[in-house]
Amino acid sequence: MEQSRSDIELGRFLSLVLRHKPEAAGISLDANGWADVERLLEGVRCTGRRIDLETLERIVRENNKNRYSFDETHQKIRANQGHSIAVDLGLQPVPPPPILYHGTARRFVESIREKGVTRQSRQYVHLSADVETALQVGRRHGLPAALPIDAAAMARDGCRFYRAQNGVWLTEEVPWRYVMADGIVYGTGGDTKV
Ligand code: HQG
Repeated sequence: MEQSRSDIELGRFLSLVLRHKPEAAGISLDANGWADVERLLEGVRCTGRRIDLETLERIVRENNKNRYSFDETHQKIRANQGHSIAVDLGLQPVPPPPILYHGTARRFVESIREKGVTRQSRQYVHLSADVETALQVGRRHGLPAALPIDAAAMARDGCRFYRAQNGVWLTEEVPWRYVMADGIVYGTGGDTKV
């Protein structure tokens, strides 16, 4: 279902609060990334935004990337992935599919060739199970490229992979030698940055 503009704006603000900057709503997260739902609602209202439990539940349910989860009691909420602050999501390493894709902008590929895919501000490098999803992630930064990653070789060499609750694959970093350079897919769209 199409989300309303105000739900989209609230969702963006929730991403900021639950992944990067809880103090923007005057709250803190526990070690596992959970926020208290009542405090979160109060904190978000204190910023001048209108939100109640029903709205929050709708945003969680309708979010296009399934970004947030409640605990069983619905007293706590957290982001499923994408954090820049240190939280322990309690994810267990799982064997990856043989090939995963990292979506990026074309203009970052040279630097990735030198330094590998690194976490930047986030806790993990994010990988997708299919090319199209990776191209969409890449489009957020400009003209996209999808880098096929030899996840089987990485796993064999002892790298750990995790799968977030919403299906995004996570790993610490991807050295360039695991990028299957012959298979890079250069997509179109995104903004005009090259
Ligand atoms: C790039 C979205 C130069 C990296 C998505 C990426 C994802 C390098 C950018 C999630 C580099 C970081 C994460 C290097 C990495 N030199 N650039 N050595 N290594 N980069 O936003 O993966 O909508 O932190 O390729 O769907 O784009 O927020 O990471 O382009 O799952 O829920 O540095 O965010 O989910 O950008 O996106 P980001 P990302 P949400």
